[in-house]
Amino acid sequence: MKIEVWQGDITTLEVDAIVNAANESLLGGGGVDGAIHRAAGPQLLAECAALPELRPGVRCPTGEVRATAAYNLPARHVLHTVGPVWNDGTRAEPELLANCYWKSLQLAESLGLHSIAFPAISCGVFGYPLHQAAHIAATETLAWQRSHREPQRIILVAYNAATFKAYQSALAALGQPV
Ligand code: AR6
Repeated sequence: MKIEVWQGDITTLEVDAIVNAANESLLGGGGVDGAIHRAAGPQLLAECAALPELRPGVRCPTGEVRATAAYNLPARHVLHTVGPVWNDGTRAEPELLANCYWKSLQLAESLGLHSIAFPAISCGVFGYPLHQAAHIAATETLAWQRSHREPQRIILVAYNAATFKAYQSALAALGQPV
């Protein structure tokens, strides 16, 4: 078993779940969030808007995850998680980012899913340094795969070549053969 690394558009993947790098409102945005909502169609926004607010404007706190259907996407489910905004690394950013990966995998397992694809959570608008984020993504997904049966297929999706390389070197440094 290996963590897969794939370069391309996450909205094209036929997997049980794609993960969305959302914000706490779950009402859409730019980046991968915008791409997922465009490809899924307006029903996705309607389902997100109907999720309960924990506080005004907060349907999913940072580091947590919520599941919806995937509508017009080829995936079956969307797991919406909210990565931390990078500040200076002392505001629990690493723990919060690790939670995004681990809790998404827990939710996927509880839904009985076999395959899941992650974008580079927090690495765009939220400004997380790429190599530090890749190390966390690799650490959490490898630790999960080494201790759980499902989801058996875990894909780290890189939208560009720099992210692809960062994932490959992070996985290699943690002992996954390239
Ligand atoms: N497929 C795969 N990866 C993508 C795609 C795509 N179609 N599009 C972008 N990426 P970002 P964040 C990569 O900014 O940093 C939104 O407005 C992108 O290159 O989407 O967690 C939300 O609503 C980058 O590597 O997410 C939030 O407000 C990675 O996805 C905020 O942005 C994440 O970049 C979240 O910021």
